[in-house]
Amino acid sequence: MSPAKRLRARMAETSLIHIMAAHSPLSAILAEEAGFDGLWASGFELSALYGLPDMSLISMTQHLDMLRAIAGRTRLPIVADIDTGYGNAINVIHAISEYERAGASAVVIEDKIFPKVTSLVAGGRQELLRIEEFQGKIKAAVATRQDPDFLVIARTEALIADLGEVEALHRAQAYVEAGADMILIHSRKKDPSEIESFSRAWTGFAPLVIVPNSYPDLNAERVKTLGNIRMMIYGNYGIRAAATAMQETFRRIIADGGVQNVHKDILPVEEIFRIQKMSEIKAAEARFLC
Ligand code: SPV
Ligand code: MG
Repeated sequence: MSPAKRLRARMAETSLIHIMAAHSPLSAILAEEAGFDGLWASGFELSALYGLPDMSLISMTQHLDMLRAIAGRTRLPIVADIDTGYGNAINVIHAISEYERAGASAVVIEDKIFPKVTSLVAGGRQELLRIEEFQGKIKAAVATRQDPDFLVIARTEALIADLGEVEALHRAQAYVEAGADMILIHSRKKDPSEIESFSRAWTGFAPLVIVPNSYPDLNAERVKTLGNIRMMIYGNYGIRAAATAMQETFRRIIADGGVQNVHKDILPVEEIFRIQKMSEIKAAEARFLC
């Protein structure tokens, strides 16, 4: 069964799937061990990993390289964040074939103009594409996929661009008509009111995807009562968790003048060996090194 088929099957089975952001194979392995249903190859996380803002600065090749490295180390299906699709519908054709070949099970394409500006930043310059042009991108993605189970998820940034719910609903409907399998609706409000209102108003055929980065109170229990959200993407929690741990540990080492205190509060190196599958290497050494 292809990972894309497994992703669809899991969605049918549980009604709401949990997708964790990954910015590296290590973060992907930890997400798999924790029990997530899939991985989000997040543009924000990879940009932050490079110490850059999420503004179309990371190239498709950089993102694909990381996605391949992640796909090589986990069995979880990967939902690829391809931002605006790297250009127009022709760029989308190229991107879809590359991402599918790299091991993605789904893509999310957003209706912003390239180069995009990260969604949650205060005062961000948020410009949206004409609806017809974005429909062309969706059609191109659908026409290019080889695996019919590969999901094409259309993301509307209408609420992020302060265009209101009517425009968001109109765009979402137009994207479903163009062939999108699901709609990702995003908001930068600090409470879930916009998302809950959109979800209640949405009568379209395609299920919804949300990324509760800005409105963490919208947990799985609340989401289930809405009834039409099938995927939750934990969009920047991997890199924030990693940065929290590194910031605290690094500061303590400087303050303490050594590693004598932090030593006991971080994973022992044996745990890293386990994640690296050192035991398999040792077994291979015993078998093959003469
Ligand atoms: C990402 O993780 O790259 C996202 C989610 O697209 S957000 O940064 O909230 O826009
Ligand atoms: Mg993104």
